[in-house]
Amino acid sequence: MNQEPHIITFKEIGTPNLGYISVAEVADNIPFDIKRVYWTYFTPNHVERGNHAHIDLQQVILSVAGIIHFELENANGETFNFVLDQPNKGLFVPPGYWRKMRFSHNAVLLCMASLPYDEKDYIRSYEAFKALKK
Ligand code: T46
Repeated sequence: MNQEPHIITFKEIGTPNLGYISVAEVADNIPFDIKRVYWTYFTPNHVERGNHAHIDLQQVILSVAGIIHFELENANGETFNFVLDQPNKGLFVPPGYWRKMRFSHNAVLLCMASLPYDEKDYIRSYEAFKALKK
């Protein structure tokens, strides 16, 4: 499995006249069993969310509306930038990436996650995160 952050492009089923449907399915295009789905919305565009990493969590993250800018960094200092601006583009985020997100005012972020919510899976100190460097 590709364990670097990368974009998953979901098939668009439909036509411009009728609109579209895209499908996330574990056996097909999601590389883990989905244990949790959550969404964020109404984030003012001056607010930066994130500023944490996860120890074990894998995620596929979509912008179902609006535009979301993602900055990811691993403990070795490699950075990856993504713009989620189409509802058929998902971002796979492996464990161990510090993330920062900015949102357009109308953005709705949908996250499919491999684990239930557990605050113990979070690293919320950037210094502690950087100390994981190999
Ligand atoms: C990520 C981005 C895209 C819960 O009670 N249950 C949950 O499942 C989640 C995700 C959060 N919370 C509580 C914990 C905090 O008190 O909601 C509050 C905000 O959560 P968090 O700091 O995780 O919010 P974001 O938007 O900075 O980050 C979340 C995800 O945690 C994160 O993994 O990648 O969305």
